[in-house]
Amino acid sequence: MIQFVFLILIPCLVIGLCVGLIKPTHAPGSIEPSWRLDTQTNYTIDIGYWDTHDTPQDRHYYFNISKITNVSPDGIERNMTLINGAYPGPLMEANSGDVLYIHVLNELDEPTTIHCHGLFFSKESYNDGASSINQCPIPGDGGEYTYRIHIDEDQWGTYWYHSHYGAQQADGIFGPIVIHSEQERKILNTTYDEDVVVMVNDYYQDMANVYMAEYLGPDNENTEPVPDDGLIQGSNSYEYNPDTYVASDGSSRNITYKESYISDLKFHKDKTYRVRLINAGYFAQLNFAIDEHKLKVIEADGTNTEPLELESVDLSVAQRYSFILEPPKGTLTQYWMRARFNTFCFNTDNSNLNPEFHAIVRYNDGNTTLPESESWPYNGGDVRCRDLDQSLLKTLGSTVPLQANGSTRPDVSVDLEVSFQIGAYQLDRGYFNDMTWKPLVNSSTMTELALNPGNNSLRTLSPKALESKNSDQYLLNFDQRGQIVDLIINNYDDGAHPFHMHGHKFWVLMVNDRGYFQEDFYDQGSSPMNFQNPILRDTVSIPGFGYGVIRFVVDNPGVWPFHCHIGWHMESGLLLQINELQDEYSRLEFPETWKNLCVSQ
Ligand SMILES: *[C@@H]1O[C@H](CO)[C@@H](O)[C@H](O)[C@H]1NC(C)=O
Ligand SMILES: *[C@@H]1O[C@H](CO)[C@@H](O)[C@H](O)[C@H]1NC(C)=O
Ligand SMILES: *[C@@H]1O[C@H](CO)[C@@H](O)[C@H](O)[C@H]1NC(C)=O
Ligand SMILES: *[C@@H]1O[C@H](CO)[C@@H](O)[C@H](O)[C@H]1NC(C)=O
Ligand SMILES: *[C@@H]1O[C@H](CO)[C@@H](O)[C@H](O)[C@H]1NC(C)=O
Ligand SMILES: *[C@@H]1O[C@H](CO)[C@@H](O)[C@H](O)[C@H]1NC(C)=O
Ligand SMILES: *[C@@H]1O[C@H](CO)[C@@H](O)[C@H](O)[C@H]1NC(C)=O
Ligand SMILES: *[C@@H]1O[C@H](CO)[C@@H](O)[C@H](O)[C@H]1NC(C)=O
Ligand SMILES: *[C@@H]1O[C@H](CO)[C@@H](O)[C@H](O)[C@H]1NC(C)=O
Ligand SMILES: [Cu+2]
Repeated sequence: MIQFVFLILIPCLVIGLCVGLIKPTHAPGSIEPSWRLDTQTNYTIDIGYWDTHDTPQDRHYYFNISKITNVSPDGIERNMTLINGAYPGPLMEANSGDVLYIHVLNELDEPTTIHCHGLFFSKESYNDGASSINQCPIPGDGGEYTYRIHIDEDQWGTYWYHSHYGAQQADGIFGPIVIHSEQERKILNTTYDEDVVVMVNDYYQDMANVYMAEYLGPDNENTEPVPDDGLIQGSNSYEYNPDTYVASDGSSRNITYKESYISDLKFHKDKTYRVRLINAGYFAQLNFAIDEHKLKVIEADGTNTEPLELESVDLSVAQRYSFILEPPKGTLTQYWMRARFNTFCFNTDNSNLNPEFHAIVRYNDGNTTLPESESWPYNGGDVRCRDLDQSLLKTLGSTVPLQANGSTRPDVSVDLEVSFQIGAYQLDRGYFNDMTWKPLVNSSTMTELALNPGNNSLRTLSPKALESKNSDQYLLNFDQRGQIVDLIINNYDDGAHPFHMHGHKFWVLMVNDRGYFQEDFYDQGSSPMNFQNPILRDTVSIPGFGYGVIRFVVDNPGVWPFHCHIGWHMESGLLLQINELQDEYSRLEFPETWKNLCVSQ
């Protein structure tokens, strides 16, 4: 079996013969199965409409979440949990200043939530969507809840949403969000004719719980399940071989294979495109490129950047980049879009997986020929699990907060040690310092802290301490508006972790793939830290045995999870909570529908 995989992969990676192995593309005019979202239509944006509808308004989206049986995004049939019966999830759009309403109907037989990744939720932390932290989840069998999210005037760019309950994201509950803004158009100083969302994700061919049970079980030393496949726009054509295929639960499962296809993305040669790339995966970092096209990066996680020209871009799960697609030099009319997993980020092999997968950039609608374009040189991935060098990204139009006297030091600095440790019953769990997270049962951190501030088991208000460590909830408490906080994240694990902070973006002052942070890095001159225009984003990968320093300002009342965005790692406890301005958020008026979610558990 191993040999078989080698026979395919070696010529594929080295000589680029993958092309010969690629199966059907989407034939124009063919009928879509009802569970497939038409991404060509839904992920292409009518910018004319959004340019002229800038006055603040309400935007309503209706999500009916249910289990759909026998769907096959890449050919292998399975069940999924889907929004409005389609995969992947629909695009949500709004302008800065709008109010987004997400009306959720939960027809699953288990609870769910929706988290809008990267939004600030000003004065609405309770609508962040993190289960057991910002809310009790929406019950199954017909439970309903409406998220109301006011989008800040100074928030725009590319985001995404996903279930923040258990491993549901991996089973299909996710989709893109685009926030348009007049202000962004001014900052960018570049024009484009069309906006296209490209969503790429790793993919498991069975329900995530099947893999989770083994991952969290005894004697598994943080060996994450390696994806079976990768999708672009929710689609791929998997090379299924019944003789070599290894089923997720050890072969008792009978596989049904349906014809599938790789995505065709239609473009026009005389137009300029802004591509909004999202890594909506559960685990895998990937490298993304389009043959013979340079990518001019202009946005990272909703922050505009100085233009950065790249042949390919690496991105961790949950990260987004916008780039202007520069027209190709050649005369071909179709080109491969390539995504490759960095297999050095995997702890084991999955013989089912082909780590390079494709879509087609097609300039002549109606032609079904496969591309003959050549890949940019690719070194097969760095021999380490390393993300894009963050120091290449420079924020446009915003600078790092410093002390009034110009000092680069923060008001508060917190050391976080990241590790995986084997505890009771031989179970391996993710730790921040000495704490591993377990979700509260029948309650949420916000419910406890906001509605019962003087009498809860999570935090005592007198004396006020920076850290609270109760009931498996690790809180960092910040009570002073305007404080500058640095988190110094030391990764003692061999794997890279893409950390995400809710409710904020943070400045990535430095990331280093070896060594230790030194206090004197704050002193200007010899400093490897950037205090001018480092990138301001919501997800950053800290390499194995490396470290990073990120900065944010205490200005958004709420409870904000800070966690590794690898779904397996979050479920194994690599999560803490920033409890920010509790006095202020406790005075908010919490909706009765929100309070009722905890009562109805
Ligand atoms: C596609 O996206 C728009 C948002 O631009 C949304 O309103 C619409 O309902 C979506 N269509 C489908 C079929 O989901
Ligand atoms: C899908 O769901 C159906 C109905 O609940 C069940 O009978 C079937 O075994 C499931 N299939 C898989 C592959 O889990
Ligand atoms: C929700 O979606 C499921 C599956 O598509 C469908 O059977 C059900 O009727 C929908 N419910 C409502 C209220 O639209
Ligand atoms: C805007 O772009 C034009 C053309 O690329 C350039 O000449 C000009 O300096 C830019 N303006 C600013 C404010 O960056
Ligand atoms: C798989 O298919 C075979 C042959 O149809 C059948 O005997 C067996 O029970 C099936 N196994 C499962 C787990 O459904
Ligand atoms: C499709 O594109 C190929 C390559 O550019 C070209 O040789 C062929 O003539 C085209 N076919 C049609 C039907 O346009
Ligand atoms: C600058 O201000 C900070 C905070 O007020 C203070 O801790 C620090 O000592 C000051 N540094 C200098 C050089 O004055
Ligand atoms: C949570 O609520 C359920 C349903 O009301 C109840 O059965 C269960 O005992 C509760 N668990 C805890 C730990 O309170
Ligand atoms: C604190 O909470 C416990 C358990 O809910 C309750 O029994 C007790 O009366 C409360 N104490 C005060 C002072 O509210
Ligand atoms: Cu992680």
